[in-house]
Amino acid sequence: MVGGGQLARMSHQAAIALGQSLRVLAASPGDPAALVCADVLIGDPDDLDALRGLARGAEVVTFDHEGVPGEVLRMLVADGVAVRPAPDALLHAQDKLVMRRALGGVARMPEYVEVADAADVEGLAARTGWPVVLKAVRGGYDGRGVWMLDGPDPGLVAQLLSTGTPLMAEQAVTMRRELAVQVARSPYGQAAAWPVVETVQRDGQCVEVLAPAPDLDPATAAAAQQLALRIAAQLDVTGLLAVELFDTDGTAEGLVVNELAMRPHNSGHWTIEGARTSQFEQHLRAVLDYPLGATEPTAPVVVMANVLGARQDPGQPPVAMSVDERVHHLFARFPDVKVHLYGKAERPARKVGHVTALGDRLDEVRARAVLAAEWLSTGVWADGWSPYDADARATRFPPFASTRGAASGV
Ligand code: AIR
Repeated sequence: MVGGGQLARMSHQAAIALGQSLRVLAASPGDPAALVCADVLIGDPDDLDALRGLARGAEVVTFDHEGVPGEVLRMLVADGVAVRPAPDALLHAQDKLVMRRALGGVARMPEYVEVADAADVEGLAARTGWPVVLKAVRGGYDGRGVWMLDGPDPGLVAQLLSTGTPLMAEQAVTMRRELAVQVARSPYGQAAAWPVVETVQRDGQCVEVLAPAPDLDPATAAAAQQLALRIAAQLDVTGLLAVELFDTDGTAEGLVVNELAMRPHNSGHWTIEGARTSQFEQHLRAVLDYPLGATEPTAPVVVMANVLGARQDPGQPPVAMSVDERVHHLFARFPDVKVHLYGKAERPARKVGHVTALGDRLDEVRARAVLAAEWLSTGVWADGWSPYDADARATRFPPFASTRGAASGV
């Protein structure tokens, strides 16, 4: 797997159960996957020699990020390496303009222009009105490479273009919410879709995923899955495809495609505990051309919340609480919440982990997931809960009897 981030780390975890193991090409030995994989190469994803080293003896090469130049991948393919997704498919997840041109006939998308100078942005705004969303054509994620413009900003456009950032601009769509749908497709042509989810964004970054998307009309949900399957077939995707969507009016016709990713994706972390087959296992099954796994959810409601690096690191004074202590307290309060920590340094707003909660009622499951994620990131219970309160044990979720106590009659 090219890339040693959290996606590679969680893919490695899934690979172990399949009797496989990942060799990763990581940027540094401290990367999340490099910390846990036995077979690690340190190098740049645009270095052909490094990629050849990665591919040597491997069944297939796949990705944890989109930052591998197509021309380098094509050389690997020419060497006879199975690269999945193939460079021509991956290009649509790497280049936002290529993707928009290719999907013109398949999906609704916001009106957009290629930006060669500030006048192009203003020309779009003359048709669609402000605000306008300016995007780096390549390389942006987690809010990076996206600028919301409320009015003309020729200085910013000129500065970005002068530093070699190719740009596009698009209409800011008025929407009810954001959805995501994930599908897997194998070289054999088998495909599978998970339930459509709602993604909750803050500052351009995903913070929560609600699975399935609450109150989504079944016909709209089916249309979103069909759309993602069509895109996967049309672009000849192998492995996972995540389609980020805007829900503009609740109907199938009102679904607007935002972005694509061809790898495990944050919108699918809930599947580790929340679906019969996780996105990580499914990605491996798909790129290895195994039959795909069942995608049914394991609970009526699943909520994933990201643990983001806090503005002030709680490991330092005045809170001075280690990650270990935070995990300990979290498990004491919420024994059912599942934690995934990526082993990353805690920088503000960086995705350093996630939590997943399962249950029957959205409000209650979501409250637990959000409290847990915020606690891990800040060392503060947002609802003021304290384990030292007299009634804390009674309010702990779920109230459960200790088996030890039951067995001994205590
Ligand atoms: N990633 C890749 N594209 C989008 C995301 N979020 C994951 C990959 C990558 C890691 O984020 O796993 O390796 C990089 O995270 P960071 O915090 O170092 O930028």
